[in-house]
Amino acid sequence: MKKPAFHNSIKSCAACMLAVLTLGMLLAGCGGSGGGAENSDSVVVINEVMSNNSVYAPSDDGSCYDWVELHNTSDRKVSLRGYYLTDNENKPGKGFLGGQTIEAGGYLVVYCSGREGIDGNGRLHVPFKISSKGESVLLTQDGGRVSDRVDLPKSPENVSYGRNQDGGGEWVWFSAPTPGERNGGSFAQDPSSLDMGSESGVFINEILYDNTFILYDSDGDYSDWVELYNPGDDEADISGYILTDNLDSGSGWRFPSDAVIPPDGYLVVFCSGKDKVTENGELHTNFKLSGSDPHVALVSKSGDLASIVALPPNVPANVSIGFPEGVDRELPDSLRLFSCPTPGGPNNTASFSIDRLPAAVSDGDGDLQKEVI
Ligand SMILES: [Ca+2]
Ligand SMILES: [Ca+2]
Repeated sequence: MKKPAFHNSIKSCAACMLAVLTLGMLLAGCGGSGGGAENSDSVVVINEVMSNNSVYAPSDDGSCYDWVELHNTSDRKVSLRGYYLTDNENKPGKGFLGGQTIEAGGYLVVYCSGREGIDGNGRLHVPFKISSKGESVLLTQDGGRVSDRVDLPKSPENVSYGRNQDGGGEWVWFSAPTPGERNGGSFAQDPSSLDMGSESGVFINEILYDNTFILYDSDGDYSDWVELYNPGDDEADISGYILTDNLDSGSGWRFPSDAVIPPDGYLVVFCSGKDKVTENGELHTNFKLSGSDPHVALVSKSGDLASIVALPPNVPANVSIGFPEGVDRELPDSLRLFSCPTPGGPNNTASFSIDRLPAAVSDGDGDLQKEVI
């Protein structure tokens, strides 16, 4: 007589468990608040880390801090409510990530700056730094459970340690870090064998910041453009280089991992604000140019200033600024105005001194246009 009762209690218990599980699944499915975001640890991983950084992902104050890139491997938006980053297993709650979400398949870059909270650019900071001599970084949850961890070896400057396949793969060293983007480009198991590209000698050769009919992009727009020139005998790898119109702002656009310039070759980059690389390889920066910009600068992968050109204001539309072919760029007056711009080719058309700009401007833009053109 007791046997059926026992079975009944098992069934009843199983029914309870099923109800609890179902309720749990429903709650998980609802995801609580956060615009449909789900709370999950298994789908979020540490994807890339930089612990010795002087050039990548500048913060709101222009400083380039250590950072950790998290990646959501799922096809659903994920909430990081209850999650933390830490560099100390015994203090799992050092860096609060709550309030952050990651889009499906997306990335979140967290600055390990020693600061805390959201900065002026809307980026999250956590109150610890990562030692370039080697340290562990852990993604933890409430209660100290470790969701993911990476044990960083000693890091050379301006390389990152990341997964060679997003969300999985092996941990390797990348010569061109990709904060907030898919991991890619050249990598190696041993950082000393990374190809960092010797200083390429590539420089900014010509700039047109007010383009209305000289060259249009694949969308048919007359975007601003910058021409780079590789004077070397070898192909120049400029992957990971940054082009910016304001070195002090901390902003800039990074060249993709396959960007190269042939020997004695030219590369035109559209400063269109479109921030994309088209299927035919056309490059578009995330900023536009104007005569009020202080300069255009090219920063190498190792963080060195490769080239900088101060922008004179009030240059007439469709007149470019550049260096005549073969000129010694250190000489005074080497930067000139060209009324016949040459995007993608040598600057071998007639040029005019920039010194003529202020005097001409005082007579009005129309006179300047007439004088230069
Ligand atoms: Ca990345
Ligand atoms: Ca040219």
